[in-house]
Order: sequence, then structure tokens, then C-alpha cells
Amino acid sequence: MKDFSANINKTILTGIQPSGVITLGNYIGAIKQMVKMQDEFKSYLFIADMHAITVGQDPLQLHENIRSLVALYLACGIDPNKNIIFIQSENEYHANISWLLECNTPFGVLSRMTQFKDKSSKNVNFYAGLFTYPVLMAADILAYDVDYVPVGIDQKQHVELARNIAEHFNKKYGKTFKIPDVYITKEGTKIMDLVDPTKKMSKSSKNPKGIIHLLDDPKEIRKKIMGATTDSECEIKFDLEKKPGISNLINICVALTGKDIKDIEQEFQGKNYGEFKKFVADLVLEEMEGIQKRYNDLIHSHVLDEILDENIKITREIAKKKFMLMKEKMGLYR
Ligand code: ATP
Ligand code: LTN
Repeated sequence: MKDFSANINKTILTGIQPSGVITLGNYIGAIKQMVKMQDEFKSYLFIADMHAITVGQDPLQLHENIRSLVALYLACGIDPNKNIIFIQSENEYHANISWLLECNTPFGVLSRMTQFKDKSSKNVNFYAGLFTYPVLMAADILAYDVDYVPVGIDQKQHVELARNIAEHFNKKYGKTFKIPDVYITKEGTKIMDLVDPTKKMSKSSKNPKGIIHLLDDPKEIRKKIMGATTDSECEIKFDLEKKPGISNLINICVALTGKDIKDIEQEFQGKNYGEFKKFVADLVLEEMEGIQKRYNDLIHSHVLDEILDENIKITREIAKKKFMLMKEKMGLYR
């Protein structure tokens, strides 16, 4: 049984795509936030596998990534007794709700989504799902009447869209959805690519040297951090514009130690980049060591299936209720 105590009356929900092994960026921007929040909120955490297929995925690899992400959630400290962890595609009501919302979302609004413009400009051929993706995300959120959606800054626009869709629907058909708020914490800073620190660290990036995957070999992790792009000065100072590489490493330190930027700058005053990078590498490795050990114990365990089987029942029931209410409001009944 979930131990949601009586004073937990606010709900949060977030999802991560199984589009590859998650990165240090996902860990800092999303998972660590959820671990912190799990004691205070009723929390839904899901594998956004239907979002992952909006771009090409190898079916076998996708299948492996889904299970691996569940194990990684737990290995990173997500407590299955405090979170409802589930797989999006196992709950068909998300897609059903999404269709009803699509019919209430202006085309023009979707075409202004930054992520769509970004991803579609990189490919000549892309599918309609890439365009309607933010509506599926709105469905994920609105199905559960959540209060907050903890995400990295890159997803803020999509959560705002979910709010707008909900407000529009409520106005048109009468109160149906709770209006969610985006939740971005200080530690949720965007972690950048180690090779190109002007670009987000992304699990589907082409250059592996710029990304730290949570399951990377420790030696590789150290090599990547020691080889991170910096600048030609030798001052450890936070300046996103002039020193994006060093600022990114400082952000990683802030997220993993809980210290302020100023503390880190002071601690490393007069020290060189090599010393600082070694410190960052030690910090990241210490955190990864525990995660990798727990992951290896979990990945083949039947415990994962038991958790998923129990939770999918809970979420299907909730999302079905919302779907039926929407149908009724929209006149979709005999
Ligand atoms: P993809 O490469 O498939 O687009 P991604 O690595 O960018 O994936 P998502 O699955 O889109 O990650 O995001 C999962 C969560 O992690 C979201 O809340 C997102 O905001 C957060 N996140 C992703 N990348 C970063 C990053 N570099 N820094 C901080 N948070 C991030
Ligand atoms: N689009 C998000 C993943 C995602 C999500 C959600 C996050 C899908 N549905 C609902 C929060 C709430 C991403 O790519 N990071």
C-alpha cells in the first residue's frame, strides 16, 4: 500500500522519455527533484514511452530502455511506496484524452512550440506526432488533476500550454480540469553538453563525449568531465555568457552538493581548471556509484513488474474517470 499520509494533499506528476539511458541532466533536472518532493506530495512518475516514439526508435532498444528507466528511477532513490510509477502506454486513456484535447487545441498555438520548431527544423521528414506531442503531455497532466508539474526549464512552455488547454476546456464545457502549475526549482537548472556547453545535455545527442549517461563506465565519466570544454581564462567564476563551460560545471556542483554558486567560486579561488574538474568528477562518480550498484540489483528483479502491475490499475481507473467526464461534457454519449 502507498503511504500517502493524510496531510499530503497536493499532487505532482512528471514523466521522462525512454529515448536512451538517462543523463546527468535528467537526473539533476528531473529525478533529484522528485526524490526531494516525494515526502511532501502525492506523486505520479511515469515512463513517457508514447512521447519517445514521436521520433524514430528502434523497437528492441525502446523495449529495453523502458525497463531500464523504471529500474533507474528506483536506483536514484524514487520510493515506490511514495510514488505511483507507471508506463504511459499501458494506460490507453492518455491517448484517448489526448484526442479529445487535440480537438480543442488551436493549430497555430502548437506550431509556435519551441521544441517542435527545433526538432522539426533538424529533419525534413517528421511525423504528425511530433507536432501534437504537447497535447499528449497535457493529457498526461490533466488526467490526474495535479497541482504541480516538476520539469526542467525546457518543458516549461509545454506545461503552460497544458494550463491554457485546461482553461479553455473549462470555459467551453464547464469545470473539468484542475489548472496545474509548473514547478522549476533552483537545482533544476539546465545542465549543458560537456563538449558544446551552449547546447542542452540530451540523452539522444549524437556526440557521446558531451553526455554523461547514468550507466556509463566510471572511467568514461571521469574522462568526459576532465575533457569538458572550458575557456582560455583560468578563473572559476559563474558567467553563463562568457564562461558557459565552467558555469555548467559549477551548476553540476551546486546541484550535487546543495551549496551556492558563491560558495563554490570561493572554494576554488586561485585554483586551476584541472583541480576543479577533478573535484566535479569525484562528486559525480560518488553519486553514480551507488546508483549503478542499486540498478544492477534491480534490473532483473520481479519487484519491478509487481510495482508496475499494481500501479497501472490505479492510474487506469483515475484516467478513465476523467475520459468519461470529458466525453460527457463534449456530448460524446448515446
Ligand atoms: P531527448 O534527448 O530524448 O529529447 P532529454 O534528455 O532532453 O531527451 P527528456 O526525456 O525530454 O530529456 O526530459 C526528462 C526530464 O529531464 C524533463 O523534466 C526535462 O526538463 C529534464 N531535463 C532533460 N535534459 C535536461 C538537462 N540537460 N538539464 C536539466 N534538466 C533536463
Ligand atoms: N515531454 C516531457 C516528458 C513528459 C512529461 C509529461 C513531463 C511527457 N509527459 C507530463 C511532465 C508531465 C519531456 O520530454 N521531458
